Amino acid sequence: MITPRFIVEKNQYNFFPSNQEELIAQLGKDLLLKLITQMLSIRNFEIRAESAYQQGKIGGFFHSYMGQEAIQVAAVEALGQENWYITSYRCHALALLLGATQEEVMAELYGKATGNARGRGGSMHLYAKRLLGGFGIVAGQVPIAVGAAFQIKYKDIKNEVAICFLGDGAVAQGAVHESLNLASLWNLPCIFVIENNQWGMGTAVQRALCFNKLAENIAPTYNMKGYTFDGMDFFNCYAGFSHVYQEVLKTNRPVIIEVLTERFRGHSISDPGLYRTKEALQKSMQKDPILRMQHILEEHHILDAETYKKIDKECREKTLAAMKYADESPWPNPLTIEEDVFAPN
Ligand SMILES: Cc1ncc(C[n+]2csc(CCOP(=O)(O)OP(=O)(O)O)c2C)c(N)n1
Repeated sequence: MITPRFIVEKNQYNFFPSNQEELIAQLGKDLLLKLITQMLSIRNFEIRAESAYQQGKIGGFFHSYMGQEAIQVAAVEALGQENWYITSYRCHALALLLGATQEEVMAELYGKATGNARGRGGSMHLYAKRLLGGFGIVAGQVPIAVGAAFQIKYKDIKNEVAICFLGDGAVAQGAVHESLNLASLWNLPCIFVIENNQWGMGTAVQRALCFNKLAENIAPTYNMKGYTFDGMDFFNCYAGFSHVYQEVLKTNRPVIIEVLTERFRGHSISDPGLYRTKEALQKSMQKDPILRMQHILEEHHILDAETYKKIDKECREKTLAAMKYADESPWPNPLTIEEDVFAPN
């Protein structure tokens, strides 16, 4: 077990200020129900896909987004679909939120020809119209986000930004710092979102980085604005992303965000997570962003226990149908192996 050199308590962060009551009134019942359904849909997808992996239906890498759902649900709702998105290998949720169907994502995990990348990419390489990919190389997506932001500026496209999700473990990579420098130097409309789930595989963030409060500390160096959001609180994330989006559109300057979150599973499915105690994991799971939102919506009489159960059941059935689709889909034809290697002329 590691002994952290320093631990920053959550109350030492300057979180983006948000007003939950105002947001509930602003978003309204229908949208709030849609949003909790999206979170439950991702959760169900991850749980069932995990069981399919254990049954040997899925092979290769598999990184669950369980625990972090509030972040990307809030980001996509706040920014909308018409921006360039990019993320790490932990990419199931973002693909689903940006229009990939559960069927095509599940089939990709199963390695089937009907998959999102025709069975060639697997869990780490998912795409959608505005999703430039999940990336297996830690920090590999960050320069690409800067490229996307550059073309928005170069072609003078209005009302568009590039938004890049990366983990805390990626922050030590040189590519991140080169990207931040260029984005700031060239005034690019790019939002960098560090999802700090406190672990890079089995390495605690405080053993990998010589500083804490990542956005607060990085932002001044790169002459950017920096914000911190509570990733277990959908409302804080939504308020924060909405604000940052408008700010970037207005200033055409990049912004860096740290979102404090919890990873409910091991780094990947093959990680037994022996580096953290059962008690620590239980404590982090008590902050479940879905249960928190359920509780808030129930308090406001927007949701009741029965409706929640019904939504959860519908999400489960949707995922089970996607698994059936993936199971019954054909394998890729080995004769097509050389296809899609190079872009067509
Ligand atoms: C360049 C590179 N170095 C190392 C690895 C191995 N690796 C895969 S994931 C990972 C940890 C990254 O953690 P973090 O960025 O915090 O993201 P999280 O998994 O927590 O979402 C490492 C070191 C890699 N894939 N690419």
